[in-house]
Amino acid sequence: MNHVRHETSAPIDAVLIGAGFSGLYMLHRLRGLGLTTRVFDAADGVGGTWYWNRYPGARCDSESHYYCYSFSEEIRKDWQWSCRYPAQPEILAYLNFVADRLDLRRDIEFGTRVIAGTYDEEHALWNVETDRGETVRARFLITGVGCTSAAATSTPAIPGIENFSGATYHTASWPHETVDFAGKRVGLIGTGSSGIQCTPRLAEEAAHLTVFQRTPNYSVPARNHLLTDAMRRELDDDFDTLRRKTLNSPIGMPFDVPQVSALEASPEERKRKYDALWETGGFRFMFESYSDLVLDIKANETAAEYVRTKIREKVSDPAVAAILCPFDHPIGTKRPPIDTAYYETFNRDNVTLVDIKTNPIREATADGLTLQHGEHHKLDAIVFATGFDAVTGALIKLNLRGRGGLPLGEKWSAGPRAYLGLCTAGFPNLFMITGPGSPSILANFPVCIEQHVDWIADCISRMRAESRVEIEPLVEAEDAWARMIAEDANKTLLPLANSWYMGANIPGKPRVFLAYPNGIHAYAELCAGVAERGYEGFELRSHKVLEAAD
Ligand code: NA7
Repeated sequence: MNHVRHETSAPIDAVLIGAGFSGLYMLHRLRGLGLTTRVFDAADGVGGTWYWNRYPGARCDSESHYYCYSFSEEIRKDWQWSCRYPAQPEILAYLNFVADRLDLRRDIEFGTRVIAGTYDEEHALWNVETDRGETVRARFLITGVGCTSAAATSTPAIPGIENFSGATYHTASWPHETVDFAGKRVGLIGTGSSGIQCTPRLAEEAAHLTVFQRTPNYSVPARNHLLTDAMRRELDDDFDTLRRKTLNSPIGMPFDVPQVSALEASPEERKRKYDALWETGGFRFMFESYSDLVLDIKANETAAEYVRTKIREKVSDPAVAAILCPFDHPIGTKRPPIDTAYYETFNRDNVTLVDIKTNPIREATADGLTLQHGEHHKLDAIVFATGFDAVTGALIKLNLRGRGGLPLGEKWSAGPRAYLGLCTAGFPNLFMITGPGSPSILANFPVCIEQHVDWIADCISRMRAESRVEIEPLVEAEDAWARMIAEDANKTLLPLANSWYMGANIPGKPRVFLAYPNGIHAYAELCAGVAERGYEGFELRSHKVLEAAD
């Protein structure tokens, strides 16, 4: 922790936390409104999640032509994606390009972590403390801290892990310098999207890779490929049509939203469709096939069994294939991973799969991991791909205190409450981009982020035009929002899995569905309606006098 300055400056308009996809666009919009804004980010550069997640194989699971900003035609036209699913360095380069193009860096303070924020009710100001010893006072506090940014733990609670003499890594805070696994025996714990992406790369680099799997996952081939000039031209020519499709899609991707139930199709028709989409690759398998895959368990099972069949075809040892076949949750109820040669990697001689569901890790020793049944795996390095305290973790870590000094973590002790997923009662003038109860984790992040940021910017602009100094949701409005989320999520299969969508990966975290489940398209309409009706569900106040703070 740095303690460089201890000072409290004159109030500014806004403090913005995070310089990833959310923070960069929010800063641009706030500047457009003429607001003075200071942005803080703990990292030494822009990128947010894409700054930290530098593990081998880190890659976007959404296609490049819609996993990007749409607000600037100039930026869109001046940036060329190399391939269908860009790797982490290319996305980071894109965000740096955007930051340069919009001259954003001059308002961003890197290497500076926000450690607390307290709402001063008397003056309607946030007092935001940084780890450089500064307290900044601002009318608005806006978070762009990402949904998968706070690691669940830096190291899972494996007894004796402190005795392990080899190196340990977490996918979410990978070193900047190249990690050389050549000649090493590497253990990988975690088979979510991150573990599935890095498995083939680690297997290529290491002398031996041992994958410790607790829960098998359904993964669909990504089918990444380079984009040719002709492909890029076609995407550019179709931009308006694709954008319309994106905005009409629940997941914010320009997909053909399926209208037909999997159960209406004959087994032959289903196989034809699944075969075709398996060849196309990526999220389209789940989201362009049938309308009821996450609504009806029988429909779901048709897709789940198709993937299991593919795993059995790809993996030559039937015993290994059996361990890799998911069984305890419906397909799509955890965040769907997509892969490049994941299952095939288990056919390599230097790769071992260990089922730690039936035979859990008992302890770590100086030279490896010992399982419950006594089996010992000698390792030189362990990679943890063990996930995140998703959506709420990074927000609670900010140590925000609202009215009466109430800590956000305490307010959310039974689960998050946030009207529209953006604002929470008792914390006036706090806006959370991609907050809990927004659709972001179920949809394409840049599309959600642009929608959230535009809504917040319009709200602030209107507040200023009407000389309002405070906005705060009504408790009834956020309670109704939470009820609606729970009820609508319960109409789907999503709550059946022990997923991070449910907070189920974190011991003690309330089991609450963390997203608006009806799609970004429906959500955007709801948010627009709320604004049109004069910010229905919010209280807007004019009576506070900012000058009193000076
Ligand atoms: P995920 O999807 O949360 O995956 C974490 C994996 O780690 C998952 O397989 C977990 O098994 C496993 N895990 C977690 N803790 C342990 C312990 N203690 N022991 C063994 N295995 C464990 O995180 P990712 O980083 O892969 O992906 C997160 C998102 O980031 C991703 O969806 C993208 O949006 C980007 P479990 O299933 O809990 O049994």
